[in-house]
Amino acid sequence: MTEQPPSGRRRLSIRALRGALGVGLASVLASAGLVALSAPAQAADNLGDAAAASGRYFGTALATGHLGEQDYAATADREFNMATPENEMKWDATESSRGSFNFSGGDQIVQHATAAGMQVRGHTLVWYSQLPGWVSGLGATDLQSAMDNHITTLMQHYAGEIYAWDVVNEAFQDGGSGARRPSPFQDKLGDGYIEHAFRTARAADPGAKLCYNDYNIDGVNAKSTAVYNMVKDFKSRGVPIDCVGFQGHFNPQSPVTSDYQQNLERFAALGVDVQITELDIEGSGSAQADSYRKVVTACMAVERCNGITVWGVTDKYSWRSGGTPLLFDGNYQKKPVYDAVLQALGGTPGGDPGDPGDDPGDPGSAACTATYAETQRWGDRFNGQITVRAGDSAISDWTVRVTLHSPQTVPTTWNGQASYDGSVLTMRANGNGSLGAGQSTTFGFTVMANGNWSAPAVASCTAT
Ligand code: G2I
Repeated sequence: MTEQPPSGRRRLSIRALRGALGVGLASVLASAGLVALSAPAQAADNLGDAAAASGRYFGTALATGHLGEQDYAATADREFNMATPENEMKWDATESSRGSFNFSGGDQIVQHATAAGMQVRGHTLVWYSQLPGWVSGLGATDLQSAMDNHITTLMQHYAGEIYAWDVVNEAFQDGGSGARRPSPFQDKLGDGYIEHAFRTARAADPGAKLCYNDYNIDGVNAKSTAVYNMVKDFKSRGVPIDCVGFQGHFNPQSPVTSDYQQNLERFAALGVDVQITELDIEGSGSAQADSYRKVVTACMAVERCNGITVWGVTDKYSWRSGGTPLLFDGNYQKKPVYDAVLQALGGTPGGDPGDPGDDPGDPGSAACTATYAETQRWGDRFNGQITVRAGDSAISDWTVRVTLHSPQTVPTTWNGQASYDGSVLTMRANGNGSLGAGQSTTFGFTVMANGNWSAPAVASCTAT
């Protein structure tokens, strides 16, 4: 039984893919040695397809003000399969006066995204910022009913169209206290307002995933631990919560920390999905590429990390434009960081925009698949074997990237040249790179489980 990734853009929606395969099911079977996880037969040449090959999404924030710009829309439509309205579903945009709702901006984003085959994350229902003055002026009883009405009206308007909602955004304070952030909701309704918001949200649209979303919770720290404790409490008491959004706004003063993956893992272990919701990393060149690669590689290594959204399409419209934090420059050209992200997702960089990459004369078109199987297990370790198979054309060389699961280590490999970058093992052909069309070879490695028996996942197979 082999997992079949979508072979073409938009052929299978993420929801359909997840339904058909069940990302969780595939991994459970894989860890029992019953299923082979494969890299795509034709490695993807855009971010959305590359992410879809492992059952994930890759999204962007979209703003209605730019949709009329052809390059903006074309880049978004080509690269992403999830969209978050940057401002259009916030309280000040949707209910600037009490009980009078305006869905025009949000509807425009949903229509554009849906037409382009993207799903939509709803952002955001309850947030202290971009909150109209009339809300802050209410007394507790009125505020509670206004909050309930706001959640219910938005979620019912968009029922069936939203993959996940950021139900509550940024409710915890920065700094070491782990305290709640003062806000009209916190100050007048007390700690219970978050639980109340989630319960109201579940009743309004039982089909949407419900997320808590925040920044500076990316690594293990007092703020993320406070959120962790809230989610743990919610799960133990049956308060409906499905996901935690890690915004991911980084710069050299606030870099991606070495415990990033570990932090995602501890949340996932509570039984929630983890999503990177507003990723942007200030910088340029290889330093920026390295930071993005760390984030994407960590998400790929965590089974319940089911998607990444970058906070905008192009540097020129970023909320932190001085920091050039995104994947496309002001002329919609791919920056070096783009290739790093695509590769970390398992795609193949190098294609021209719009080039499907399957021109037989195209040197980047050689394809291979890599299939994992566990061959032996004993004591504290197991052996994994990867079968590398050429696609429809002969190949002269291959490289396979395999993601391990912390704290696994690899003491031995055979039939390939190994190198390591964090939790990623890269194996290059070593005298066994030349394969005729459809021919295969194998390489292997021993994994010290260190308590984690999850099957390593093939992240990519690239060939020349
Ligand atoms: O601040 C970055 C993000 C942090 N997490 C929550 C996100 O919702 C937030 O997004 C930003 C938007 O990217 C900005 O575009 O939220 C800002 C407001 O808090 C947005 O900025 C606002 C400006 O402050 C307004 O002056 C402007 O009218 O954007 C509005 C629409 O362009």
